[in-house]
Amino acid sequence: MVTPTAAQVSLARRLPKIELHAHLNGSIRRSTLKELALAAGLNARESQIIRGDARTVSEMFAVFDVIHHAVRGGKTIRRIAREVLEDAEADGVVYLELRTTPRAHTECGLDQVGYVESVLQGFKDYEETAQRDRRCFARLILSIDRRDPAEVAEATVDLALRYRDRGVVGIDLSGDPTKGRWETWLGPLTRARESGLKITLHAGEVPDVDEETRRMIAFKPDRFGHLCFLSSENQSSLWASGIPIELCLTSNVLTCSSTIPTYAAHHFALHHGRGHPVALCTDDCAVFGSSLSNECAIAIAAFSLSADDLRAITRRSLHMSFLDPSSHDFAQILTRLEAGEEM
Ligand code: 6MZ
Repeated sequence: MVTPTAAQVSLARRLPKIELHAHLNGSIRRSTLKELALAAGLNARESQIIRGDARTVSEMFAVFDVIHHAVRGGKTIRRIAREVLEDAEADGVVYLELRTTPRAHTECGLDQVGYVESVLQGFKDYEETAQRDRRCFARLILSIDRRDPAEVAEATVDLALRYRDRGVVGIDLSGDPTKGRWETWLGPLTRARESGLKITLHAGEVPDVDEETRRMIAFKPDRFGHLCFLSSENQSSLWASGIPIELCLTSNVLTCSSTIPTYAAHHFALHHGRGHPVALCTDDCAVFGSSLSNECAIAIAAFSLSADDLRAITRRSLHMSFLDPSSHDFAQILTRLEAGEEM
């Protein structure tokens, strides 16, 4: 395993960063999760589940079940969205593209519309208190869960279109990679793209999904997440397509240890070495116990990156983002990246 030096950790913390792959509930502040778990009366076994850090894919989804049990109601969603932005700012993240699956919490009277409103209200709460010169800019991506039928996926696309002017920039496909079929979401995803939304797909998270990944590459999403399992044929088409990849080192090493036993063996080296666009991301910093600056420090140590290499990856990540490149926010973020170290 890799242990970055103090100098590498310090450099990674000081550099302004871009986060493109973070799930809201997986990024919940750990002290808040503890508080909510206690209030929800979660028992010792459940609390144990959220305390560990070694995760197989199925263990990871057990953690999400516990988190979703603890996080209830619009006020709580609003609070965790604000806290995720505060924590990102403290970690030196200049732009965060957060994603979440709109879920109804019927016992609290919260529907999917209220859920999205609550997340965006949390963004607003953060913006009202953030210091202008340190502010973390944010946009929202709505996730389709792989367990969702086509009607739910269509409703998620409708929601994304409804809130497009208020910060929703795209659609993600995520959730248990052993569930669902690509054909189910192809229609809604096609409509989302035709309506101008950007698309990112979780892909290649488990073995034996080459045919699904082939179809996903043929669909030409704007980005992929993970791609831990990739046949050589799919790899060639991916490289030919130029579709950028969101890479989450610690998440992948923990959940895909059969193909990625160490950080050094991570496919970051393969794609980055070839000049294929990649972004360093956390996935679920609460679940995997690693911040973005920690992921960057690990990348510096594992792949012998220089400060300039990391700056170049970050700048490229901004260009991979779903933010409108002609917007005022994009220009401000670019200026912050070009100004260099901040913390
Ligand atoms: C696939 C993941 C994931 O939507 O409640 N999620 N899906 N692979 C992963 N990592 C290897 N990490 C998170 O955030 C939690 C939800 O995001 C998806 C899962 O559907 C999880 O339930 P939200 O904010």
